[in-house]
Amino acid sequence: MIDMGSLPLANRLENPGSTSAKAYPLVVYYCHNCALIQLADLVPRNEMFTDYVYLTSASKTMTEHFDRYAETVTQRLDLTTKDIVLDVGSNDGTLLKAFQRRGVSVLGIEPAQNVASIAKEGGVPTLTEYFDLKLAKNLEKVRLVTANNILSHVGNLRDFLATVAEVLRPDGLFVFEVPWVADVLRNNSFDMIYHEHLTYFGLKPLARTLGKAGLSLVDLEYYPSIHGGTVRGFASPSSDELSSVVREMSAREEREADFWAAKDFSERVPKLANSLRRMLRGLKKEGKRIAGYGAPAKASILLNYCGIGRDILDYASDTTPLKQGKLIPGVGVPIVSPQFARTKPPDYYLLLAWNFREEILAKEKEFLDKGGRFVVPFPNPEIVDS
Ligand code: JHZ
Repeated sequence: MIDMGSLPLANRLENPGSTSAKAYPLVVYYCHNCALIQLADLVPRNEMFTDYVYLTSASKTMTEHFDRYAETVTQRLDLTTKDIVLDVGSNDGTLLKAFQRRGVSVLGIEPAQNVASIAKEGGVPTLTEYFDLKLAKNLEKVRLVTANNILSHVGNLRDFLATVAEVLRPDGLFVFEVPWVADVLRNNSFDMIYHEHLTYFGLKPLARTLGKAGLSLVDLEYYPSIHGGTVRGFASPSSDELSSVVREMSAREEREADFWAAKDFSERVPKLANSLRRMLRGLKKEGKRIAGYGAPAKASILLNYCGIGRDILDYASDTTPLKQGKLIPGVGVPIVSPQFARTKPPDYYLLLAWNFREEILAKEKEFLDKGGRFVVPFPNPEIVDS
């Protein structure tokens, strides 16, 4: 579908002084048989997930989103202290803490040691393991398995979903969130494509893959402002009664995210990258100071693909302590704390964490009121002022 060239691993931040990050091919394929969009060149998972820098709790938006998630799912399944929620890829335990606050027992599975330690220190029981059948055989059966922004990262989906089915009780549910490919295509957000994301889900291939593990996609919720457009799926091991939302969204996907939409996207992406680079170079020529806002995984792809480096960006400011002091791989843009950024504010921030547009523009009201501006890259590069 699109060849992005060879790019560094998005979350493999570099230490100051290191020369150049290793680059890996990033080529996206569209399957004409099942409409699944995926990568074919796999990077060994230990290179990506042993030491992880993304923390769910780094944004208010996600913390609040997962709090509401725990509330609605606790009510939907009528969970009590006797029930256990198993969260796969539990990160720093943000979602599980929200279940704990509602009196539900929890267990996290998180292979990244450093992130799992943060969860454990916060009182969330967590196994530092990959989720597989060997592990599942030693686990109690549960009413709820959750996995948010995990399915796209899984190399062997069939085994993963078979493991979910193995630990689920017949009256249980598998609840998961994935960025919806229809939104990636519509928003032009090619920076969602990185080596960690092996699969870009549409509902049709998703339902099919779940079905092979004996799970039916029975319901969906849609969150247009989470990670640029997220679907929350509800899959059951015992019922196959589809909600009307599943039918409506699948029909919409067929209209909006077919092969031709994917093809148009792949033709728009290089043009968008050029226009963003030209816009930033133009501002630089006018003597403006520019910095990045946020250092998400996406930023590594956006900057490397567009060729935006230290000649354009002075730094990228990010709230995550694990990222501060490191460099965005490939382009070597230094990541600083928001406190540091406040002492050297730019004229323009390139909004690298564009998925938190509302939260960030509200938080940076003072910067905007003083004449500061944001460059928002998607769906098309745009300058935003107060
Ligand atoms: P954020 C993540 O990708 C991780 P990333 C993962 N690979 C995945 O699959 C996708 O999500 C879907 C910072 N920030 O959430 C915090 C500020 O500095 O867009 C984060 O470092 N100030 C599992 O990495 C980054 O921006 C702020 O005010 O692309 C945002 O990262 C806010 C709100 C955030 O995810």
